[in-house]
Amino acid sequence: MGQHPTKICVVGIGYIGLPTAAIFAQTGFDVLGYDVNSSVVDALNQGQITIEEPQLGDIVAQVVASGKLRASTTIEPADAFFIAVPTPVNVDNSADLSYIEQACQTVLKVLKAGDIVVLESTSPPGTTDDVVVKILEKSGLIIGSDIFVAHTPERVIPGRILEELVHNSRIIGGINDASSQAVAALFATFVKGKIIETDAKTAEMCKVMENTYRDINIALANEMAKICEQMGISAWQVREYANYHPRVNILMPGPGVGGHCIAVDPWFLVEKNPQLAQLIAKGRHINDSMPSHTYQLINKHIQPGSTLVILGVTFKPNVDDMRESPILELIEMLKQNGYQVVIHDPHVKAYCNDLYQVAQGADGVVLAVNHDDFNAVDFDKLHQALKGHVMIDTRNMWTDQLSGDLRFKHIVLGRG
Ligand code: SAJ
Repeated sequence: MGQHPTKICVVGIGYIGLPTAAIFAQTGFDVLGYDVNSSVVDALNQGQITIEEPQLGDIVAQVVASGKLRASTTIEPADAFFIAVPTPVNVDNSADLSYIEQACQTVLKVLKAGDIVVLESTSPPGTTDDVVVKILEKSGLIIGSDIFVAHTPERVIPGRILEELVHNSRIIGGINDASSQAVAALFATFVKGKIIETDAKTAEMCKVMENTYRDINIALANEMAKICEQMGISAWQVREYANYHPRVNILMPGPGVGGHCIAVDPWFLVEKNPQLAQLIAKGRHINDSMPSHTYQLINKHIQPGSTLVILGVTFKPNVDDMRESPILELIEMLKQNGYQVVIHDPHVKAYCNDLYQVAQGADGVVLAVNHDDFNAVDFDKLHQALKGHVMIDTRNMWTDQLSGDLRFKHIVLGRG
């Protein structure tokens, strides 16, 4: 390995790349954020961020002001490259690796002996060896001794990204030991969690399995909700009481699983192992059925043609991220079936309106996302604004507040 790395380039300054860039800059590295999107680059160079994430705005403003972080649409030589681009799935659920390929081609232009290349994007097991290394080999440099390559899956959760970047354990999957060691040393500059060195394919599989594990457990909660509805009992009570068992932790049912990770990554295993990945595929299908299940629940209680207020459109609570949000699919279904839909979401600029004005004259409310803000709804004001008073609560958020309140018809997903 060459000198200690001092300059870092993060390829893709989105939800993961930007916090990663910011934290390396805060640690003292000179960091360039490369992105093909010039509006993201321009915003960053002004010290502004284009996503909502606690603490991130302050740190970015600081490191941009101190000159430690800047952004460009032109790649530059660096000592270490971190690739943090999306890995979506195509309509047939096969992995779309084109962003990773493009990013590697970009890095290839400035690659020199001694450099480190880290793939952060969640990828089907085998991608580091079969895609990243293959492209970097075109440099003529010897991968593993001239160039160090590893996959270090990102496991931070939106809403707590900065805290988790530092405190989570970190798996470093090198294509050889020298690569793992070089990359581990970089992360050791700020990671306080355990740093584990392994091979690239194992690291890739760990990440995909973590999200698959969560997906399947949410699917179990969703299946339980459907069964409890049928049986006339509350899945929420079952969940609460069963979770008193020291070795049980049933997750929350809901209107679907969204985001760019949990709803996507399990397909990487299904695509490569269609015969073996039976439970994984089933879990995906169960979670994908939830927008339609929620639609049917709504349809049972409110006629098409009615106006509904949808509370929350993001893929999960307390973030502004709408990627793969199951609520968008639900809204589409409602519209197609003749419902009028108005949306309120305090986290999304376009829908950050006055709830009580938006609700004026509507026939019902669908609580779609469990944003904390919705705990503070003023039911007297809402009652006044609404014409009809059906409240479809997909997250069991209002059970305490609305219990015994005869002004509303409170319907809960998962409660028969
Ligand atoms: N959800 C439920 N019920 C639950 C928990 C979640 O329906 O009990 C839904 C959410 O509403 C959301 C989806 O699941 O639509 C995913 O949300 P999440 O909060 O579980 O996870 P993400 O997608 O924000 O982040 C996950 C995390 N992975 C795991 O918890 C195993 C995170 O650590 C990863 O870094 C991230 O994926 C990623 O980037 O892969």
